[in-house]
Amino acid sequence: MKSEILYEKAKKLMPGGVNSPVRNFQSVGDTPRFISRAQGARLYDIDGNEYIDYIGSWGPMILGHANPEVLEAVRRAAENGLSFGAATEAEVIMAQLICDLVPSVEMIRMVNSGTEATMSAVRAARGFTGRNKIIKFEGCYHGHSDAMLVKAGSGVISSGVPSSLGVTPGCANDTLTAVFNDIGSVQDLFANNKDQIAAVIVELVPANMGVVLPKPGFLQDLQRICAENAALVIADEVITGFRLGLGGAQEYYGLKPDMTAFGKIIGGGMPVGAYGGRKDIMQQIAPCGGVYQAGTLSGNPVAMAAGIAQLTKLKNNPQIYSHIDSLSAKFSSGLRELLKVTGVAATVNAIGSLSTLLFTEQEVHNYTDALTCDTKRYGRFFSAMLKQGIYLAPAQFEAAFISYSHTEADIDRTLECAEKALRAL
Ligand code: KE4
Repeated sequence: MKSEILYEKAKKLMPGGVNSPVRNFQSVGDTPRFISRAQGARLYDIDGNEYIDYIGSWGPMILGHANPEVLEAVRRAAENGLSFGAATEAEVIMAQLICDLVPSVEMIRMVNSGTEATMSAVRAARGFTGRNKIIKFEGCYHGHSDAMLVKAGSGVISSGVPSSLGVTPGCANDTLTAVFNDIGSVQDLFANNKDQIAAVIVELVPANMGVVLPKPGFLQDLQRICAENAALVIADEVITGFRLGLGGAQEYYGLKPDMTAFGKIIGGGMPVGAYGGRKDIMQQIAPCGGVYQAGTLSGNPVAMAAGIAQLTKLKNNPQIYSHIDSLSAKFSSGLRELLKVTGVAATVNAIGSLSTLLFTEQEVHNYTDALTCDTKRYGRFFSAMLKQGIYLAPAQFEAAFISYSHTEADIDRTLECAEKALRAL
C-alpha cells in the first residue's frame, strides 16, 4: 500500500509518523491510511480506497466534508488575503453568532485550538478567583496543556500513560482529579481544599473515555457545589458545542456555566478554538485586565469565514440536528441489536450524533469502568471494519460522529459490515 510506504517515511520525520497521536493507529495495531481527499461522508486514501467516515476530523465536519458553502466562504476570504494580524469584521460576526446562540457566553475570545481554549479559560479562572487549584475528571480530555494532562482521556488513555511526562509536580499538584458521575468525590475535594479551588473543568458529556453520559442530576449538583464554594464551572464544549444542538450540552442539560471552551465545529474544519463566558470574568483578559493571553493567528479571517459559514448553516437549518440524531440513533440501536444476536460482550453509549461501542461486559459511567474495555478486541473490530470500507475512530476511547452528509443507506451498510466484523471476533 502507498500508505505503508508513506508511513515508513513519515515515521522517520515525525514522532509516530503523525502530527497527533490518535492518528497513528498504534492502539488498534493497524497502519494509518493516508487520506488524499474527502467529500460528504466519504474519505479517500492515497491507494484509492473509499471509506464511510465516522471521524469527521474528530468532530468539526458536522455538515460533511468539503461542504460547498463553507468552501465558497473560504475561497472568497482567501482572495482578500490570508492573515492580517489586525481586527476584522469577521471576528465580530463570529463573536456575535456564538454569543447569540449560547446565552451563558456574554463575551468571547477566539484562539486556534481546543487546547488553547481550555488552557486560557483555566488561566482566566485562576486570575479571576485568585485561587490556584483546578478540578478535572479522570478520563476527561481538555487538550494537551500541562495542567490538563493529569489522568486525561483520548490519546492519553490510548497510549496507556495516564498522565504525561514533562508535567512538573508543581503543575500537577494544582490539578485535582474527581470521578465523573460521583458527586461525593467532588465534595471531598472541595472539603479538603477549602477556598483553594478556582474552577471545575468538565466535558458535560465526556467523549474521550468513549462517550459517557452524566447521570441524572450530576451536572446540576456539580454546578450547585461550585457556586456554594465560589468556584467557577468551565464547560469544555469543544466536542459537544454546536454538536448536541445549537446551544450545545449546556442547553441540552439546562446548565449555565461560568465559562465555556469551544473548538472543532466553530472552525468548520479550520484551526479555531474559543473561550468565553461571564462578562466580569472575560473583562480580566488582556488588554482589559491582568490575565494575559494572545495569538498571532487568533480570529484568522479565513478560519472565521469557514466557521461563520458552518455555524450560519446550522443556525438556519435546525432540522440538521434531528437528521443526524435520528441516523445516530439508528446506528446505536442497530449495534445493540447486533450485540444481542452475536453475543459479543460490548455496550453502546450514545447521545445526539455521538456514540461509542465499548468492548466491556459492564456499563461505562466513568474512567475506571472505561478501563475495563478490551482494547485489543476493539482493535480487531476496527481493522475488520476498515477492510470493509468503514472508518471508525482508531482508538477505543473516542467517539463516532455522524454528519449531515451521512444517509440511511450508509448506516445500513455500516451495520451489515459490523455484523460481519462482530461475528469474526
Ligand atoms: P484540540 O487542541 O485538539 O483542538 O482540542 C483539544 C480538546 C479539548 N477538549 C475536548 C473535549 C476534546 O475532545 C479535545 C480534542 N479532541 C481529540 C479527540 N478526542 C482531538 C483529536 C486529536 O487529539 O488528534
